[in-house]
Amino acid sequence: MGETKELKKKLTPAHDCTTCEATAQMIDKARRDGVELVFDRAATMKACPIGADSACCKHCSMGPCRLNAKDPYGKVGVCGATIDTIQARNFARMVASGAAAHTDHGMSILHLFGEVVKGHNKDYEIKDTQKLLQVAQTLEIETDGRAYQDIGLDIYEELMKTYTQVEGEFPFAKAVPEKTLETWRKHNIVPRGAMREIMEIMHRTHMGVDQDYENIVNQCSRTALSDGWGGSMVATEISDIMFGTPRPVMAEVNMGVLKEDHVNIIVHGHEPNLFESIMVSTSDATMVEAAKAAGAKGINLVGMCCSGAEMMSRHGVPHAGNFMSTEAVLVTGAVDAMAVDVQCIKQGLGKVADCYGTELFTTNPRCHIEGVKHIEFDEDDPMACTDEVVIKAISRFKNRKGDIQIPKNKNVGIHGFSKEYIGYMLGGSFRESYVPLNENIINGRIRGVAGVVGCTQPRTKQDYMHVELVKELIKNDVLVLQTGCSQIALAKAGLLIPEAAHLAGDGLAEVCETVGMPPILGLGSCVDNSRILTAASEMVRTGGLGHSIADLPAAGAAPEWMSEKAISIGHYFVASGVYTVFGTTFPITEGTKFHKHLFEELEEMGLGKWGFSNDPIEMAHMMIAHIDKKREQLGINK
Ligand code: CUV
Ligand code: SF4
Repeated sequence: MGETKELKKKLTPAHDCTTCEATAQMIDKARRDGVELVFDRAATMKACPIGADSACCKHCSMGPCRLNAKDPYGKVGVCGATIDTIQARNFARMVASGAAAHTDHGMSILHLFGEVVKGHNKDYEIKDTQKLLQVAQTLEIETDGRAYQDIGLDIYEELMKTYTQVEGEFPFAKAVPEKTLETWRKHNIVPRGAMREIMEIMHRTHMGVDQDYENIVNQCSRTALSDGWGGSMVATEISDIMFGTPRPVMAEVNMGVLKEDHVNIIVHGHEPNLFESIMVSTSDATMVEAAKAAGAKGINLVGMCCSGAEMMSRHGVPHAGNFMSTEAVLVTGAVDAMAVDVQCIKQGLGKVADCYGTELFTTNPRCHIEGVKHIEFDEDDPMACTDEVVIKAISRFKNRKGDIQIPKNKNVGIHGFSKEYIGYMLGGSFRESYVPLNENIINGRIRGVAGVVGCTQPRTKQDYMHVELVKELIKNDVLVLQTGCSQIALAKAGLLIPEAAHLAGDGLAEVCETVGMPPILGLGSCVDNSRILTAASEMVRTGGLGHSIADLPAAGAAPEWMSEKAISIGHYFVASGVYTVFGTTFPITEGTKFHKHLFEELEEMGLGKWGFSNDPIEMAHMMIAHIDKKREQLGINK
């Protein structure tokens, strides 16, 4: 009893945890039900202050060593490592882990593509031949008079080098604007192959190897670039070829997409193949019949997190919420099954699913959770897994116990703005062209472009910074591109619609109204951040805005980031030439040489640089000031 009171005292009121009304409702319900969620665990688990400053090292057993962030140069580790070495090594390992996640994801998709073009796998196919030809051209693969299958085989073999190549420049170096590539060559940061780069980071950050923070950061850049222009870009391009390049599609978001009288199935994770296959299972006539026989009106398939964002952008599949809502959605009691694959899958889901009788399944050999049932997804027999998930969901529907409470919140928005479609939309009918976009930037109607991306997390109020930051940016005529959990935050705020132009400045509003587009464009999942890179390259190639990505009036932000993947993404944007601002927290000790290197010196080297702010309005104006500085340098500031 005393203990419960103690716990209650520490809990943060639901509306201070999140600005998402549906999630707040479920936080309150969970508390009434005595179920603990991520928000409550965050309140009782104070972040370690030394770790938060990245001032500790446990790379060998002479330590772990803790330095004092208030007096960073007052002490060194047992081996003599300085604060700069320790921070750079910690940062590098975050980059390595994040890049590994995207790389492993991309390599899986590419492997599947290989099986398809070799004729070994008949469950998937080449769906978008246009995209196939376009990727072949980028890679300088001959297309004239050749069968799609053969071209595909060459693409497969060439792109495999993204991962396995040991020497030389990686394949998508061919997609990089010439001057940006020159800068990379000058600093020796053109990736060879992702596996080599990640291995080298792990080696160099071992005790007693690389102890020069600048040299470590160089390898961070090379590794992060092998994610952005490598692992992630391959995942995006190959998924487009196999599943179709997104074009705008209406989709519903938030927990109101759950239907009390339907069998509700959520897929949460990152790889599109599981989701594509479960779509086939849930629309199968015998499954729908079985659901009806169990008393349901039908089967309702819904996404969450990144694979959800990808499927929403590609097919208009409804989306139930971002990372901070994955446990909360189970509190509705309406989720009959949740199937997860990899990344951002909280172990806490297991307990919450148990409490509400949701069938939770892991499906990927890389991601088991103790106590959670595993049904392995095999690409050579995908329906075996996805059919079983659906059958389990139907039987849970039949045996639903306990009350069901689905928040009514639901918003409709437009998603699926691929780099190709942006060119098509602005270029006018039948032509794809970035000329009108560049013209509108040069004439000042559009001040610049911002990518706002990344996670939500419990150390800050869910969705708040995303929404306020993006509103401030469009108000100042900055066109916003979005991916991942950030895109879902804005979609839930009802702003991914053309009518949001009334919140935009006059110039941006005019462009949006003429074209009929929203001022905020949703691109998809985290690996689809590569679409921002290819769009930026297109802007450079089109002309009038300088010669490298670093010249563009553009900036990026991840205001509520939490994952190591976000650090890899942030750093590949920085290495590509983009000023990138993070919020909530940053793993660094201020006033150190390492800090100065990331936040200032990288820009002097011709790359981008890092920034940090905890206030969304300040963050917006840091980005706008940078955009204006670039406009000034281009001589296009009015
Ligand atoms: Ni890959 S990495 S919380 S699901 S955006 Fe969402 Fe996105 Fe961050 Fe994870
Ligand atoms: Fe300490 Fe150096 Fe070992 Fe790190 S590598 S734990 S700083 S002795």
